[in-house]
Amino acid sequence: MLNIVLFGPPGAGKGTQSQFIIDTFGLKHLSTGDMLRAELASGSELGARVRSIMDAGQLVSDEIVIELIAKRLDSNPEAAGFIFDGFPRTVAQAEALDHLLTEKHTAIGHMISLRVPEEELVKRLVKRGEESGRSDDNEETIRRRITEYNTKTLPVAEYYRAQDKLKEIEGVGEIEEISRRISSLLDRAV
Ligand code: B4P
Repeated sequence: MLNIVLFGPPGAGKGTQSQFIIDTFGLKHLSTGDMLRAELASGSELGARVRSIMDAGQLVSDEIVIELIAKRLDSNPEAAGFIFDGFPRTVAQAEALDHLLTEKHTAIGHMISLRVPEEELVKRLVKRGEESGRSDDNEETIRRRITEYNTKTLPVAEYYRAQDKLKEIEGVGEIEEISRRISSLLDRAV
């Protein structure tokens, strides 16, 4: 099984590059951001609970996202592997993921971390907000999401570095060029 964590700040290109990895390596995509937005759109009780947290640019509780991931792992027993997009975002989530994968006799193979400077992130997400109307893609909330990332999520990279699984990639440039960088890294690794 090939299990990859795609990591980086908001707007680094995680969702964008996940699509390329799914198409190329046939992995199952697990995006906690997409799962949470589906809960918002469905009008579920969970969606109602997380709406104000997401709109404020804060992280949803570890308990909620770990539960979402655990359910998806259980409902995809035939998957050739998973790409985790936007998860784990805290060290507690990373520890929970290791535990869930160990129960399934597998593990994370690589964390691919996309490096992008803050002003480029803000530019990308403001543009996406204008095009999509996504409510957390406005400059004030984007900057709060980046602060959340720097304080709560960055330590997750060190967690995987300590396991010798962290691979850093330059995330600025043409989308296809970044996909090629990821591809050559994974070709060497698998
Ligand atoms: P996510 O949905 O994960 O959103 P994100 O960090 O903004 O990244 P996304 O994947 O959407 O953007 P991408 O970089 O692909 O999270 C949203 C919220 O959900 C969080 O703030 C939090 O509240 C909650 N949440 C989710 N997971 C959680 C967890 N595990 N724990 C707690 N809370 C959680 O792309 C951004 C834009 O850049 C796109 O428009 C794209 O077209 C563009 N782009 C991509 N690559 C580019 C390139 N090379 N050049 C130019 N533009 C590019």
